[in-house]
Amino acid sequence: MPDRFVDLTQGVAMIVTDLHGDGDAFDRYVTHFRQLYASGAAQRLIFLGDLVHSYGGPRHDHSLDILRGVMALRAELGPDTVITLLGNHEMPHIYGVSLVKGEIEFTPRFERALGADRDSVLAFLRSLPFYVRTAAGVMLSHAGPASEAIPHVETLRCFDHGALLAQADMALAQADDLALYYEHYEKVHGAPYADDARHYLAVSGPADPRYPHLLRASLIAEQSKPFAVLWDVLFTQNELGLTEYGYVQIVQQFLEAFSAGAPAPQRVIVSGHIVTPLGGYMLVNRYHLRLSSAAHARPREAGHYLLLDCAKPVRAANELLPALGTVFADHLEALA
Ligand SMILES: [Mn+2]
Repeated sequence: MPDRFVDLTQGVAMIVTDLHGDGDAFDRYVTHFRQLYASGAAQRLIFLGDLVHSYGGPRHDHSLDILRGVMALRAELGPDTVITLLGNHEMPHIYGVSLVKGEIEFTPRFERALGADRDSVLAFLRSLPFYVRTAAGVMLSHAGPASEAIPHVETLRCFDHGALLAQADMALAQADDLALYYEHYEKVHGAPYADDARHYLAVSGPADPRYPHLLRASLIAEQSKPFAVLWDVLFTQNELGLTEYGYVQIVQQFLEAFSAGAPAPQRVIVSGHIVTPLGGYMLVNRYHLRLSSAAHARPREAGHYLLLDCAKPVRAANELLPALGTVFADHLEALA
């Protein structure tokens, strides 16, 4: 049974989030981490997810290079030293679900790029934890507090992508009339299945063993309850659309629910996922710090990392501000 929660009781962690295919930012953060690691100033590098999917053109999208880099660094320094949490931009690839935002189709480009790396990259994505809890009382996640998570802590802790995929494979294998499933797909999506499978999942044709995977994806996305929980949790919009009071209630209930079995009561949460319009971080409230390391910072060069001592108790999010740092000092000097 997988455990999607990582509990840390010691060491300093360098936290980086939402690189979204920005290869230059990735190189800067890794270089900086190597210096901190060598000098003993940090023992862990933690990515809060959304390593993949650039908002720009294909030339600027280094998503696959970044994933390869993270996997290599993890192999070099050890799985306890390099930790990556699952983001909402990684999750769709585990299932073959497509992700579209306005005009931007995020997933097809990455599916085409995967090539020979497909199996190793997807196995890595399937292995990723969702949350870090610390003895400092600081919790880390990609998208932050979500009311949808509160009743489903155990579902999330034991989340098994492989079981969901296997159940759907079994349903399709045992279907009396598989053609009905394909017809249903084409009715819902208004396009020939073969064309969609080629476009969204880089499937070569009906002889490709991955040919049914888009069908499997739509089956899971339409009908799996655990999938829906994880999707809602990873795509949550936090305080947007809520009153300040209402959101504080959710954060407190969320932290309390996730404190069961944690190394200490979790009192503060750090997440990425949403743009910080005035720089590279934002105090959402007393209990929630939003971090932007590149793509979600405004401007990008205002991106920050956070150094977190996992053992030293933290009671409020503003206590973390002195531990924010930048790897874009050269840019900032040029701007000054
Ligand atoms: Mn995100």
